[in-house]
Amino acid sequence: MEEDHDLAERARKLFAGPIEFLKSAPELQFLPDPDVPEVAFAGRSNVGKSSLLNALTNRNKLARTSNTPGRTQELNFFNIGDPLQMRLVDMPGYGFADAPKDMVKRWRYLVNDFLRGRQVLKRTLVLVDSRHGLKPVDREVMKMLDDAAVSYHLVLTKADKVKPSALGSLYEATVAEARSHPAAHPAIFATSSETGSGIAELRTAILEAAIS
Ligand SMILES: Nc1nc2c(ncn2[C@@H]2O[C@H](COP(=O)(O)OP(=O)(O)O)[C@@H](O)[C@H]2O)c(=O)[nH]1
Ligand SMILES: [Mg+2]
Repeated sequence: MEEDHDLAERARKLFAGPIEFLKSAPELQFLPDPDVPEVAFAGRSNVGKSSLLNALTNRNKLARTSNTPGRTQELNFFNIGDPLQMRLVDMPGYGFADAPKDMVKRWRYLVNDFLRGRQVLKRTLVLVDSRHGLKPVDREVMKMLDDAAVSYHLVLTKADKVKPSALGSLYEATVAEARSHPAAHPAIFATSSETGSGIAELRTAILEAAIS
């Protein structure tokens, strides 16, 4: 218990300290040197990924939040800590309705190559909107992660948008589904960037993944 508390406190301090945008990589050749552990964020467009990054880091504009889905097609890297402790990787959103086919293909290649080849990638967070639950496209991404043997947490977003009872059922259903995916971590998080619920727990899990 003492150790849990220490880790939570370390995570709180780390995410309250120096954090900065490092670079965008539209192609794998532009990735930063793999010199520190990384934790990546994935999810359908509009799932609340930018908002979650901002909530985790207590910053308003670190990651751009917007209502225009599917515009970011790069991997965005954020340096966490000074001295540098780890990086967060904001992956391009997927599953937007009217994306051209070649864009979807490009997303697949970029993300698949990154997931398979990145030695320092410790964990991925797959974000799922609490109002919608897992969709077929999320399951495809989970399969990609299973195949690449990249450990991932499912993270429910926008928890404030659903009734507690509905959130409870969704949580149980998500835990059950995670059991059938080899690379899915059993710990599932329910978060709200609006109210801050679940954010501190997720910070701790990110740090734990980075130092494991
Ligand atoms: N109520 C509520 N709205 C949220 C939350 N997170 C994101 N949103 C809203 O959902 C929309 C998409 O969020 P954004 O972070 O840009 O999603 P992204 O496309 O996944 O980066 C925006 O209008 C946000 O204000 C949340 O936790 N609660
Ligand atoms: Mg975004």
